Amino acid sequence: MTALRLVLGDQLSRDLASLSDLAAGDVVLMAEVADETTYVGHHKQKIAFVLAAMRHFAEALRRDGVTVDYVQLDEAGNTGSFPGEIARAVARHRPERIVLTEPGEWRVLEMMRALEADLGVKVEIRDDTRFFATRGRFRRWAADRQSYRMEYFYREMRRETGILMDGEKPVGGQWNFDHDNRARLPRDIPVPKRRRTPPDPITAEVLVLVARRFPHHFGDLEPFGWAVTREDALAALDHFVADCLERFGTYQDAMRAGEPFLFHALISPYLNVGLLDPREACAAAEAAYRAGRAPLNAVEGFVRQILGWREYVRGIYWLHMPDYAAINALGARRRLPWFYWSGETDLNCIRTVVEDIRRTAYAHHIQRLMVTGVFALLAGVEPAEIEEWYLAVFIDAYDWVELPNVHGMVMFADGGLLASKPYAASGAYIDRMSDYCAGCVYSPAVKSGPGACPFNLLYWHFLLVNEPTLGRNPRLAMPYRTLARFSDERRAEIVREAEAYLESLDDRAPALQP
Ligand code: FAD
Ligand code: DLZ
Ligand code: SF4
Repeated sequence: MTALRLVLGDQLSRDLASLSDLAAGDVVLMAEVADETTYVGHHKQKIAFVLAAMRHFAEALRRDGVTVDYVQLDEAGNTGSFPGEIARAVARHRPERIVLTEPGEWRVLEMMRALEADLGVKVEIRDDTRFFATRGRFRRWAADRQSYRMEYFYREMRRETGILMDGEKPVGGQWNFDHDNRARLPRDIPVPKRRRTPPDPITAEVLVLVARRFPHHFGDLEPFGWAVTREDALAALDHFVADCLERFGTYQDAMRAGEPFLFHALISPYLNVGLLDPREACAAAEAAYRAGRAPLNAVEGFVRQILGWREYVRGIYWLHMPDYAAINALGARRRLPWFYWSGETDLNCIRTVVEDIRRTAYAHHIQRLMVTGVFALLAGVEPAEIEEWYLAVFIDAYDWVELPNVHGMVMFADGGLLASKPYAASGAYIDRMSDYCAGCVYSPAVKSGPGACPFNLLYWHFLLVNEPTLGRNPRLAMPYRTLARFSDERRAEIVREAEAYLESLDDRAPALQP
């Protein structure tokens, strides 16, 4: 036997770099390990999704004649860790070398880097080629810049890949159609019924395992309708392009109670574990545009999320880890309110989104950014606390994508490395983009006193307490000019009301781990 080829739970792609030169006699190692299922209290559907997708991928490899050594979670002797399972596999197979694709997380990369010295076997770690830009490519782009902005990176990626380009020019004469993508969703626009994949016997067995092993983890396990094979993930992409893409752009930022998915793609879990490739997702959307089946604002908006944001946040992660996670530029220290886990709150927007996530393990980007995110920002929640929540509750959450989105985009904890300003907003934004406020005990129109929306109370308080750090940010010039006109009494009232509200929040620690 020559090579032991490790495939992690988020590396389920046949064109994975570490499988490209698979030879007779090689063994592919896949291991379900307790450490990965519990390093945060993942949503039950996320654990089920990853384990079911791993088992299906192993079956598909075997059908193609590949030798797969697959260790199940409950198997006798399972050490519960990647290093432990690799050591056992080395003892079983005596490989000449171990080949793997770079893991998506710093934490796991560190583990893999230690293997060679620990096991005395040569370890080859290959670039992850499933992204448009390798880590080296992003580093070159970032090299001589004082500050990074997604938009410039995105344009360079458009030019480099030719996606949505007419020669040297962007299709439609414009790089970005974001201003067309901010409409509120009118009542009479129907939302498409979403495709679900019923669990097959392999997935059903995993659901039983997860119900038994992880009863205390957040979220409902069933109904479980996620795709767990490449074929079904491709069908989910086709369904999105055929039934949702046309309106994806216009209503990309809209929210409606009882409709968590709207026109979103629901493909991030598949992209992140490798069942779908970002290139094929962009190509499918571009083909729909070129065939006249989807408008440019929708297709450009979708491509920008994948070719722009997804690549950009990954680049920032690898450029700045491990120090990135430790910066706390706004000095935020508050414990996470308990209602992020329980959903028990009279803030209708947060209650609705937390309930959606409990049922589906999903929320779209505006729910994540402008509802659960903005509240945590305004309340001054400690970045590590809110990051653990985001990593736990979403089916698509992995450190490389969750951390920059939360630490940088939501919490501005990196001091503006990723985004040029914090997304601080009062209740007016949620009122404009959703129907949540109509069912709330608070009013977005009331700024202070009884019935005032807590987002309103906290918005001015946030600007006040962070004035030393944010006061000179040119993108916040307008609200700071308004704040400068407030009387001393008004400022004192804001501080008094906001701090009384913050003191009233229940911050008991969750007991999620089994
Ligand atoms: P759509 O809205 O249909 O977008 C299409 C695709 O674009 C997504 O599948 C995703 O791959 C990509 N995309 C869109 N926005 C982003 C972004 N900001 N960063 C990276 N990729 C993006 N995405 C994750 O995959 N994992 C996470 O852990 C995660 N955490 C987030 C936390 C916060 C606070 C915010 C604001 C965003 C986060 N996102 C994360 C990005 C985004 O919310 C999800 O990718 C998206 O909601 C997934 O649903 P969808 O497939 O329906 O996406
Ligand atoms: C998320 C996850 C879970 C829940 N379980 C496993 C597992 O049992 N085995 C495995 O190989 N991978 C799992 N994963 C995905 C890993 O956490 C992921 O590979 C690392 O976070 C690196 O990105
Ligand atoms: Fe949320 Fe405020 Fe609207 Fe209530 S009034 S739903 S708290 S934004």
